[in-house]
Amino acid sequence: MASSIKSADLESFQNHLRYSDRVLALCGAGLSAASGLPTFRGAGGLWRSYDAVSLATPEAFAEDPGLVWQFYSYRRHMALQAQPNPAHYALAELARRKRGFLTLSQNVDGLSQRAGHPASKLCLLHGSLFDVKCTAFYCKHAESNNFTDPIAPALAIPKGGPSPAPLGTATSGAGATDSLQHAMHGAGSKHQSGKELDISDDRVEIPELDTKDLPHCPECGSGLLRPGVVWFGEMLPEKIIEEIDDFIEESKKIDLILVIGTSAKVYPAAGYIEKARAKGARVAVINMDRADTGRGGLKKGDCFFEGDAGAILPELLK
Ligand code: BV8
Repeated sequence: MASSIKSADLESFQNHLRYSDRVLALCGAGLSAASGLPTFRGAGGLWRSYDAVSLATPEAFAEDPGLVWQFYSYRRHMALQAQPNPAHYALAELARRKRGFLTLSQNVDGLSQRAGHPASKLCLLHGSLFDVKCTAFYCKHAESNNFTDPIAPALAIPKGGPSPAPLGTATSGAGATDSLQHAMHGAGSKHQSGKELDISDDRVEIPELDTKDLPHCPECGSGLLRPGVVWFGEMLPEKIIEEIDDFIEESKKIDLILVIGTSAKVYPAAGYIEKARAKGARVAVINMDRADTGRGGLKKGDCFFEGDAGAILPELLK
């Protein structure tokens, strides 16, 4: 895709980057958009008729762990089907190249890790779809569960026939898969092994799952496992916060913060833009939407590069 970046801005930015010793990168869902993963606010951001944010809370999990697990199992599945895009690779390469560098990622999809981003320079502010932890108060078990898909048989993406049945088709309510088939093809249809149903499609009935069908802790044997992500209303991991604060404090000056593919609306993540600015950082925003430049917008000396991160970041970070 031809670059839409004005050469003067590009040259000034690349010069600044070249001579920057201390660089931060704050990343959001827009970094993974080119890999086909929906952003929170974009069209795909509303998972079925739910707003993704309303499912990313401890309260939602307490109320309906089956629904929340299907949301996260679907996102694990999508993330495993996706591939890192050129922006993930370009950022990983910059992290390798620059000694004083730290990526603050809000993304939980694992794509930066799969693009070879050095783990020592990647702070996962909001955890990972591929971590799980036990909810039993007496058990602290937590583990990385990277590639089990589905994480429990009942969470498999159902298979169905060629296309969803028209809206309002009665369902039998028999077994989960059966009712799904009925939802897809009308009562009495035979289960066809076909392709995966698009479980994010409102027309596909979500099976009611019993808690016993959900993932349980292998350590204590009884605690229900939950996704190892940070939900709204939960504190970010202390160790991560300390690591970032140490990086900022140790820096006499922060030369640059890259703000890549984020609406910068979620705190405390978005607050790092101002913290970097307070240490002298120039802010470079890479976003499809000129309106998304963080609280307070752009200041003198900042730059904005409009476009798909997957297309323009590799050129910017050359
Ligand atoms: C906290 C993991 C202290 C889960 C996520 C009331 C009670 C409690 C807390 C609060 C409260 N009110 C406010 C808060 C604070 C709250 C918050 O900030 N709320 C917001 C909604 C105002 N924060 C918290 O709760 C945090 N914890 O504060 O603890 C505390 C504790 C108790 C009580 C009080 C305080 C925890 C927040 C973490 C939530 N977990 N993720 C999961 O993923 O399911 S957040 C999740 O949403 C993401 O991680 C990310 O952070 C955020 C989505 O943001 P983006 O990634 O930016 O995505 P978005 O879709 O918004 O934007 C995409 C951008 O990309 C757009 O700009 C678009 O233009 C651009 N784009 C699109 N395509 C492209 C592109 N750019 C480039 N190229 C493209 N191709």
